[in-house]
Amino acid sequence: MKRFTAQTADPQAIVHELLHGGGAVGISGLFTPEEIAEARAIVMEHSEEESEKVTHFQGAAADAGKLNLQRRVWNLLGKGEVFSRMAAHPVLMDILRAFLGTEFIMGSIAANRILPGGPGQEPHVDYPYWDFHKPETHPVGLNGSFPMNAQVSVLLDPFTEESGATGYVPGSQKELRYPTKADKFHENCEQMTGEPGDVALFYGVTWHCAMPNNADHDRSAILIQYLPKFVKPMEDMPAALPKSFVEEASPDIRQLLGLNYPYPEILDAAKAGNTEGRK
Ligand SMILES: O=C(O)CCC(=O)C(=O)O
Ligand SMILES: [Fe+2]
Repeated sequence: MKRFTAQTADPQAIVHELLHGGGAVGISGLFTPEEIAEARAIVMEHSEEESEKVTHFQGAAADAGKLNLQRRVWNLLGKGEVFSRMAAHPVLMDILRAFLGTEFIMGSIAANRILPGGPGQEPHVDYPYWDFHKPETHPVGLNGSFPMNAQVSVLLDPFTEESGATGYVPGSQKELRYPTKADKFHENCEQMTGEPGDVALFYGVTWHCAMPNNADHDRSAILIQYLPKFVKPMEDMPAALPKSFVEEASPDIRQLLGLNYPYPEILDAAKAGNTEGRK
């Protein structure tokens, strides 16, 4: 994985790496130790109990009866201001504008906490391609040549080979499909390792998954899903947040919540001249 810092994170170089290189980059120096400690404390507080929350790609965990070792905390914007700072970090916003178009949105911001002994996930691709094991449900000819997803993981714990840093197959984003047994994911994968506070940024069509946590410590990350403006987001975030949060949101957060892009609209009721796309 190519690594950048807050100072060297050139959007064009990163876009090139996501589309035509390995599909994932590391960026360090975006968040302070205090921000990471605050985020981690909130995630731990909300995931003390065995999880009853929906979580994804859990084949291995479900088989092994270890679902309680893999926990999600959803709707983080409503759980601490630090998560808005993460989602709208100016360095990330610049890269994502270059990758997904300037009016991109966010589809989800959640934590993935894997406790020691957690078996990890099945190799997969992310929303909106996450059901691409049924390619016939997607448009004919769809491929990964233009991106409809970017994933940011903000690491809250050391992501090492032992603790189950996200595994991925470099270059697999060039061909949009689900990995099969013949692809020997575990033999061919590398891992997105890093320190607390580092970011792993990847194109979600790159085959990837959380790996087993064989360390003696938790392995948590904030997972942020970004989408072009026209993709239906995975979560209905405005509905999940307090009305006051939505009303007081900054311009960047409003954009991320999809509030700048009003469709579907009832055009029969819209006033003449109000519909930007029809100018
Ligand atoms: O936590 C990780 O390492 C990756 C999680 C992931 O890929 C997902 O939940 O879609
Ligand atoms: Fe994923």
